[in-house]
Amino acid sequence: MEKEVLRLLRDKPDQYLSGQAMARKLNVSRAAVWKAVESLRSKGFRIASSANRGYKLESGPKHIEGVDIEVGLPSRIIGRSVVSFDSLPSTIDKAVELAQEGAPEGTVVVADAQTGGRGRLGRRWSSPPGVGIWTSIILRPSIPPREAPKLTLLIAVGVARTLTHSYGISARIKWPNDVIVDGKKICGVLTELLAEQDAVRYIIASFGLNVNQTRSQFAPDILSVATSMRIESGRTLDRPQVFRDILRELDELYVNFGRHGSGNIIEQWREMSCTLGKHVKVQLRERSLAGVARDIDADGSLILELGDGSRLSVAYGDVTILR
Ligand code: BT5
Repeated sequence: MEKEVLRLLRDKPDQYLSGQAMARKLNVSRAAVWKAVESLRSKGFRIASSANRGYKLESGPKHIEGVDIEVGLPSRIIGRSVVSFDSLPSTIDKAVELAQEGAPEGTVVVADAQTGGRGRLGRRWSSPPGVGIWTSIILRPSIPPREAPKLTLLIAVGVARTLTHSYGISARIKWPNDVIVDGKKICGVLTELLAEQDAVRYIIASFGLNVNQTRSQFAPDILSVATSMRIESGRTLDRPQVFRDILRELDELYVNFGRHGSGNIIEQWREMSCTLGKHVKVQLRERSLAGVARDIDADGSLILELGDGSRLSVAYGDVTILR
């Protein structure tokens, strides 16, 4: 009901809508409309009411609230359902739990803060409250498990495109999972999957995006490698709006991926990459390789040209750009 009432209020910005008219439209009682309005208010929506004119939406919450994100999206898949939490150990674990319970594809889990945010290989991801977008998306694509890294590319492309085109922050992608601005990480992407007999059961595609941190809000060890949208643009941004813009972009990329495959994503990834053509060092689990990053292949692996001219494709690793 909340969602329906919010949709009606959003459809008529700057206008009062009578409780009676809304009740009639939604085929519920006026008391039910009133209850939904109260519940929206408790979530941070400012809704004016006037005895004879009804209700008017004045503003949405400053924090990220599931229903606020959902109603603002025309999503076909990603963002159909958005569940928000004040704090979670990690949005990944919650998304896995929901996926196991059969949550539909495109369900988005988001938390204002994470107490155990993680990166790859057990590294920590700093996720303080009020400043970032820490989120995981449940996907169920019909692809073999080896193609799962393509979704990391898709998320990175979607975030980098939104920052560049909607916020004027010129973001590049560092293989495999970093969105970078001027050499500093603004967003990290992580995908985990559950596969059975050569088929993906679900993929949890996550990203952490630094939105409103100032320099002094970053811990000293992260400050040298990290940046935020606020630092880069010089203004405080509306997190719900940023999140909607990114989800809209991701939905479009994902629908396109389902229909036409990953060609388009790989092409956009190449255009936005800051890795290709560079001399790099790739740290694998037990050894490291140095060479020139020549390309990525159809599965999203990095093609590295070694000193002797031979080429090697690398599926995972940490890249340092040398020159
Ligand atoms: C990543 O790992 O970049 C993937 C990060 C994924 C985070 C999201 S948030 C929602 C979801 N829930 C989770 O628990 N995780 C996902 P990796 O490439 O391993 O990078 C980790 C490294 O980035 C750390 O060792 C730090 O050096 C650095 N780092 C940590 N927090 C950061 C931050 N907020 N901004 C920039 N860099 C950070």
